[in-house]
Amino acid sequence: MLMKGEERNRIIEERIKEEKKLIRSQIKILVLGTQSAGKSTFLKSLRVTIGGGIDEEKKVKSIKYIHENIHTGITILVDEMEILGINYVCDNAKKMATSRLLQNLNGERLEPHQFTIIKCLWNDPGIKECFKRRSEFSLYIQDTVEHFLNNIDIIMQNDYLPTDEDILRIRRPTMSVKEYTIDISNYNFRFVDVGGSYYHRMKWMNHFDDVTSVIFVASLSDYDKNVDIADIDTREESHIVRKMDLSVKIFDQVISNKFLNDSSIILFLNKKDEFKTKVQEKGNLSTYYPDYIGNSYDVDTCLKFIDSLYLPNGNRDKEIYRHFTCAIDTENISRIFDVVQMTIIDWKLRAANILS
Ligand SMILES: Nc1nc2c(ncn2[C@@H]2O[C@H](COP(=O)(O)OP(=O)(O)OP(=O)(O)O)[C@@H](O)[C@H]2O)c(=O)[nH]1
Ligand SMILES: [Mg+2]
Repeated sequence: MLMKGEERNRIIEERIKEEKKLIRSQIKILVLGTQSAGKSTFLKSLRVTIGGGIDEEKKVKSIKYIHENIHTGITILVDEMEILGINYVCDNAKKMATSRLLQNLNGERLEPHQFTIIKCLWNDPGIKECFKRRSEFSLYIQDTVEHFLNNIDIIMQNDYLPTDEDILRIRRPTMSVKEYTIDISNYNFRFVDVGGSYYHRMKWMNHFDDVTSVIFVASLSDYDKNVDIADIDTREESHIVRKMDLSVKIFDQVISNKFLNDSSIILFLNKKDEFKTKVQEKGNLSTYYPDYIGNSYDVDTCLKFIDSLYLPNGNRDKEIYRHFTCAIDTENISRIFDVVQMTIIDWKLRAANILS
């Protein structure tokens, strides 16, 4: 009996030793997903909520990206007005649309007269109608440009300082691998943020070693968007696929990748705010997915349908931890990450046989 007690103490001590070693060790989290799904925004949100926030200097430096987003957005709208054959309602806006002054973003920021042109264009009901029809565009426009265009009066002020929301709404594709580390509950979490384009996806494999968890970010609002994977995924000349189908396909590949067998997989079905607005306004899920036979204006049943594309029959062979997220909503991310961090730590301990 005495031996049994000693043996038990020895095992407990060994576990404590192991755990201490682990606590000092790093937890690597690879953040994957297609272009524009919200990977970097999720990490920015974490920085705002648990990483001490984004300092003023960084915010000021980000103003040029907001200007760039506005300029790209309005230029696409002007082009699509012509492509879709939509008329300007105001003569002034029609004149402004052809202005050479709009064409170039010289320097890092928009000039005051360029802001005036953009304001006049955005106020035109024809342009607003065009933006509503963005799922028909041949050019890809970011949904978040609407936020910046609606706030243009504030943004054009000389003393403008972006809010946290402005920072979270900036679109800047990740062109090189970015790492973000933060200590949480005595663990050092190392997030690896990669680009989601085909070119970058080809390099994901380089980061598959020692991954504790993969967070796969998928955009719910991609169900009515197309992407041209011409010449890259298929080597065919032009190949248009639904963005959501591409994301599901890549998710399949990730969860069945043997190098990630020992990693936990967390799925973020992101942009639930955009999804909700779209479903409630357009009720168009069945237009793109005829298999959907439920009420097209009911957000919950539409969500369940998308969920089933990623997780048929509720799950895959491997357990997937799934959350509906809104990466620009810091409260939502903070709440969800409370749960996610426990999942990740449990997984790490289980992998080390500390939890049975
Ligand atoms: N409305 C809304 N916008 C979001 C959400 N998540 C991300 N965005 C916006 O979507 C755009 C793309 O987000 P990113 O975080 O840059 O996407 P990414 O996955 O890092 O894209 P790549 O780096 O190109 O692979 C940004 O303008 C974000 O502000 C969300 O939950 N809701
Ligand atoms: Mg990114």
